[in-house]
Amino acid sequence: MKAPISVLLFALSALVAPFALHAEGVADWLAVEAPYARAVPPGQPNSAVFMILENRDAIDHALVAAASDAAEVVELHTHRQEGGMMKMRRIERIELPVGESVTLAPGGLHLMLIGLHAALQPGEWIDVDLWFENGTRKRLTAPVAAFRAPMRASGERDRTNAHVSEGGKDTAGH
Ligand SMILES: [Cu+2]
Repeated sequence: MKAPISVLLFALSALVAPFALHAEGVADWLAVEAPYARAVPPGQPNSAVFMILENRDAIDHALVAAASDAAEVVELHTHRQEGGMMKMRRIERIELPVGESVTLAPGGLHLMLIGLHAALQPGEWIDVDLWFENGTRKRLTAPVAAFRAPMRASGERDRTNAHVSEGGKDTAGH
């Protein structure tokens, strides 16, 4: 009973593939710019991935999950000011408003790599899968690079500094 059904499903999926691809396949509405994972030395359990996500679709989207071959778990994180300190917090989703670019950068939104399988060394590459609310997904390959400031000149500086000063806690705690 099982085999014929799977064969049928296979044939069916071949027929509907072009449509399925559009409905819940690759997130071709998304442009990813400048992705990178922060290099960390051996023994560090966690790191983070940064990038710019541009929604080129005609409707709003949201990033709802992520995964990577480099870590056990990948969480969506942001930084929030709490009691005068910047703290990382897990969030359920990252909104991607239509026509906008959302920056994941040190001191702000990021993908948290938790439980690294190995040290992340500059020059290496890791795979990162992104899942979106509408069922589309995107796989990207991000280079591992040393910490670097976001590309924006002025407004980001304060938040970047806040993250740097938080570095020790970042390492010990989270
Ligand atoms: Cu984090």
